[in-house]
Amino acid sequence: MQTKYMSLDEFTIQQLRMVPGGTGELSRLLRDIGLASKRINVEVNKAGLQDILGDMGVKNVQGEEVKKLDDFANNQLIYVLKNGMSCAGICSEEEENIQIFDDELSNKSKYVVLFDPLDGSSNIDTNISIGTIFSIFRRVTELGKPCTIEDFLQPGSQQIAAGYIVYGSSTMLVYATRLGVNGFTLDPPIGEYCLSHPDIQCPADGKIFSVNGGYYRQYDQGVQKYIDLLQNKTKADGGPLTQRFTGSMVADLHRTLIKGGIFMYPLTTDNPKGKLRLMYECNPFGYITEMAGGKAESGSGKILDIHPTSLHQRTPIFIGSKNMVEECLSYVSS
Ligand code: P6P
Repeated sequence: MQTKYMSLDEFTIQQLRMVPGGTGELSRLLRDIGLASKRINVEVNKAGLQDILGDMGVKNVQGEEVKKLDDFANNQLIYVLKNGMSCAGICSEEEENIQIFDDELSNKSKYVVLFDPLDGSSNIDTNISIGTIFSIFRRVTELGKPCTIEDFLQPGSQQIAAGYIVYGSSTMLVYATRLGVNGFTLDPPIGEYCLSHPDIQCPADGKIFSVNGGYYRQYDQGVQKYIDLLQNKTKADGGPLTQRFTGSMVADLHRTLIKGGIFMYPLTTDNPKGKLRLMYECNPFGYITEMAGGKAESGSGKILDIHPTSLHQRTPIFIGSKNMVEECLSYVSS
């Protein structure tokens, strides 16, 4: 009997059959991430009903206030990945250094995972959609031994998979591999992610641009000129466009992926290296968007070509519909 909606597990095993020599380790890893996200989802959905909103009263390595839900999400992902058998170690936005899972099973794992456990957490108290972002690399060091920093500091083009969970009007898990980008909606009665958005393609054009207009004066001239162009498009040249910016990258980029458009977080005078982190924000979304036919650029090259030098380094980003990003680059490229 063919059920209408294939579950995440059924889908990853179907994909496994398409990959010669596949071991099922990536399927198990995605299941582990899905499990952690379901537990996070429960807390996110009832955050207003218990003392899990608000700040922890501590700052993370980024110097940002750690929200109680940030801490819960971070601990859930570490717990599930450490106790699984498909991850040798992690890098988290909330942790200064990598965490090496130095046990016999984990040391044999061929993957490492980088994640932002709860991105957009400044929006938690106002109930705006937030999300978890993850990036998966195959290790470059010898299996059987503990993973090292070299396993993590790889260019985004080397990702084996990347994805996100958006805790919104529904809870969705979207992930990409070289076989494509697919979206799964959580079906609460059965507690499974079910295939709802097969083979996601990012439209080549869009009518929405997403940038924090409040920083306009901090952007360089090329970015200001491009924003001016977007704001002044008329029906004669494909306008008028809409501006949407939620302050939650996962929500803004999920919309951009599905509906098309462009999302920008350029350099600012306050953030001269950019604000968004390369390894667990821009790389995963860059991989997902490019696998869906879109583009992800830093303004001085492709996001996925950046050779990282540190876990928490930042980058400017221009990402979304291929044609819009290409038009953008004619104004902002350095
Ligand atoms: P700003 C959230 O803190 C985040 O990292 C992204 O999710 C979001 O796109 C961006 O920062 C918002 O930054 O400076 O506009 O508040």
